[in-house]
Amino acid sequence: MLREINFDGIVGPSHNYAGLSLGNIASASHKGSASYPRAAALQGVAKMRANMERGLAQGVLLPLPRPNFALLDDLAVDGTSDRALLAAAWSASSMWTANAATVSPAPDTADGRCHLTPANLVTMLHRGQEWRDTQAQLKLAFGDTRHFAVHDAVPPSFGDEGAANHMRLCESHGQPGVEVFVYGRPGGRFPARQHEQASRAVARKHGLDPARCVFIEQNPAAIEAGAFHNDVVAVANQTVLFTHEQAFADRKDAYEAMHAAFPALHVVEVPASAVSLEEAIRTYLFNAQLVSLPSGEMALVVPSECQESASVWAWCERMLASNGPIRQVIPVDVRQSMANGGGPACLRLRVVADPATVDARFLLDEAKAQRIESVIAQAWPERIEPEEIGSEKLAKTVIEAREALFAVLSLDELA
Ligand code: SUG
Repeated sequence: MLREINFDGIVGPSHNYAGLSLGNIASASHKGSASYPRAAALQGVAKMRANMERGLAQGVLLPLPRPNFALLDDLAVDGTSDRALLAAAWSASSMWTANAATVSPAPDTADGRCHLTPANLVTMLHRGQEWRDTQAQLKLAFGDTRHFAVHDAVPPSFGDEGAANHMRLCESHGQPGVEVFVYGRPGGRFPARQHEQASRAVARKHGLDPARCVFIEQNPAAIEAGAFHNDVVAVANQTVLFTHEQAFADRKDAYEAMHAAFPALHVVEVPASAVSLEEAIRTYLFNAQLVSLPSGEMALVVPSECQESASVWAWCERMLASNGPIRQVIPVDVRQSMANGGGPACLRLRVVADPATVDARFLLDEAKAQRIESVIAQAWPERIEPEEIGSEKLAKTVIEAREALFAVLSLDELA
């Protein structure tokens, strides 16, 4: 049976705050802070476990090899180089698997297979190094070519950021959907990471019906305010689009285009008068997991920062008191990831598939969650100071920690 599986990225042992992402306010403001990789990774597993306990299907994607010595070589990085180049090769940014790929489930595609295109992430050096290694994992996890097709990334210079700029509307996950691609236009203060041509190329590669695709421009003001991905200001699940009023360049046109392609659309819009764009971006209200529980109710899994914001929490309480489609709001602590601009939704890639067709090593259950936690507790550095990035000692710790994880998951062939 087709169901939505959330594949969360396990936070890698080199998790650190290097301020690498221009336009990502949390990343810039935490630049140079000490990081806590062990706590970060345990927060991630706790989120996965809680979602499993709610009856949701859960998978994992694994940290990529860091430091990336090939990248350091290619850039001839030495002691005199910019620290940012060094830090790029150490980044644990693949934890944000909403940027791993764009996924079009089988009911949407011409050949009836689920199509995945790894995101090229070309806008940022530290993210542009991810896709080949990500693709290797996807090819293993979704290796059954009767059910899945894993493509190459869209070629540069068209930037593609994957599922973070993609939403799917449907009556139920297993039915044909309408896919919504949200792109930015360059020219603003911050980079527009998703190029319209990349979105259109992904739709063609996946064999989507043009009548069931919608292409929408991000609001330049949202990018300017720090919404470097659309999933910082909007999220969709089934018939519901949960969005900030200022998410799209032309809000009326955007809703009309989605309604035309998908008449059952239910827009839950948060007006700027209730929650300002700045507060929405600071708290990541929209970088939530909007999920359908087994009961049929929808729940919104939000960062705990939302509960601490008077305006955001007041809005959530009003929404729950009204008779809307979102029946629960559940705060989760992913603070280590949040400090780099990654909320609950950034940490997961949604794949609609029959779990029986996925390589079981990438699927999570309680026993495996415990094994992962004990490797993290034993092998992940407790704390990394910025000066340690580049040290041989830390490199050894990080490499060994990742190897221990792969061994526990019987994925040594990828390590
Ligand atoms: O690409 N942060 C990530 C956050 C990605 C969030 N993903 C989604 N919105 N789906 C990024 O900007 C910060 C790394 C650093 O500064 O060390 C970073 O890469």
